[in-house]
Amino acid sequence: MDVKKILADVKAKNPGQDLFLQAVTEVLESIEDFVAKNKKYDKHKIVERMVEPDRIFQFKVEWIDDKGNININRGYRVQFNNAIGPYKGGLRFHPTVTLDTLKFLGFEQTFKNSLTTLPMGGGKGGSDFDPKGKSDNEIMRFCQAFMTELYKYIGPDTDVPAGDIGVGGREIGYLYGMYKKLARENTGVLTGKGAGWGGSILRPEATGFGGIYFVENMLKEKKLKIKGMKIALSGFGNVAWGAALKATELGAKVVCISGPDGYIYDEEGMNAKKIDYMLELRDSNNNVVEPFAKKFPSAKFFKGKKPWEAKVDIAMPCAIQNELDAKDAKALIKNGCKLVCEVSNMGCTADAIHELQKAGVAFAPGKAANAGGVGVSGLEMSQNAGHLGWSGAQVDEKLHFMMDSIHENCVKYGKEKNGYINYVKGANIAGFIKVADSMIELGVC
Ligand code: 2IT
Repeated sequence: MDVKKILADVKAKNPGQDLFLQAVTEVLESIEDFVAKNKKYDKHKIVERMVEPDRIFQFKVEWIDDKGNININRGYRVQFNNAIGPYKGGLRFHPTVTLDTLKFLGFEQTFKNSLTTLPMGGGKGGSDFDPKGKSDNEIMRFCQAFMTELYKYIGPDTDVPAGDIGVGGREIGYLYGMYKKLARENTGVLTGKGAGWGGSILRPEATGFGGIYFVENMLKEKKLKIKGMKIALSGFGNVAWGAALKATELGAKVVCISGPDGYIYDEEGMNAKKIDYMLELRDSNNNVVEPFAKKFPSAKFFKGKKPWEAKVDIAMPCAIQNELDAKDAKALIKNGCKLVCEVSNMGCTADAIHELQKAGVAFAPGKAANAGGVGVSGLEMSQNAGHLGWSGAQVDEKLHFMMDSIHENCVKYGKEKNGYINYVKGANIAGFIKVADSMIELGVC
């Protein structure tokens, strides 16, 4: 495989799509040696075929706001790769969403879903719709308008969307309500549904819980325990909430959360009341974290700053791509941070990852550490297909199994001669093998 040539082709074919190129570069550099040793992949042009999405849908979404104005947004669904199962991946509603964003996410999702141990292909979708400041009715009307187009392309065995940034339980409800009406069927076409209408217990918590189970595995490698560790999370949405909940339950001290307006440092750490308040903040649709400091006197607000300047043992980006850069990585290293675990998708820049690896700090990529979210989505699909529901304990046990298995695979393919575990390499190779071998077995089609 000629990595330079493939990357040059990807760049030429996808002008201006820097996020997609960043995601592809990371994977190709990780798998280069492995592919060189296993000639079958070149023979079947697997890598060249994998960097090209199967198909992309782009559509117009028109909706009317509370003042009676007509609004026009753009909607997308990227069906990236279905070699190992139906396309599967979330929907992101955020003003920064472009085709570039969704291609990078769809590409990452293909590897992540492969790691979960379940048969799910990779896809992603969304819109540049900005939920900030919108009323509940406006969100409902937008979701309904979005689904009138999306429903043509999805199905329980074809493509199964879920939530991502800006799409939580409320939005999945409105989307599913409209899907059900249009398709005249009540199937598991979306995951992240409410527990009363086909959703899996523990899906809301799954991404954050899985991230913490992954951290526990990383610490075990270092003969350390999570109890008593100081943790900085970024974001205050669904992912950070789940991570805060599990970390606190296990005796860690979550001292930071953040928003686009700045970060919170709370020396006392989180408790049930504070974690519940994160949900309230998110439901307010205001997308600011400052009110947290007004409500809890032990919490300090640092306007316009990122939580990576705080002195912590563990840093977990839980918000958005490229939210932790080389400067942040250097600050964490200087402050003695032991471990960085991405829970957002591609939360760290390539330079930041390089700095952490150079300094010997354990670093896990999102496609490994946040796979518990889509993993439990896969369990929701199984429950829907079987018309049954599992208990929280059953789902949690399966989630644990998936996170342990992902960690094991990262060690298997990522352990370097000096003992350092290159989780990026391990996750990319392990994710690649299953998809690549399936593509070979399925033929050129
Ligand atoms: O990035 C992700 O893995 C998600 N947003 C969850 C996708 C899913 O299908 O549950």
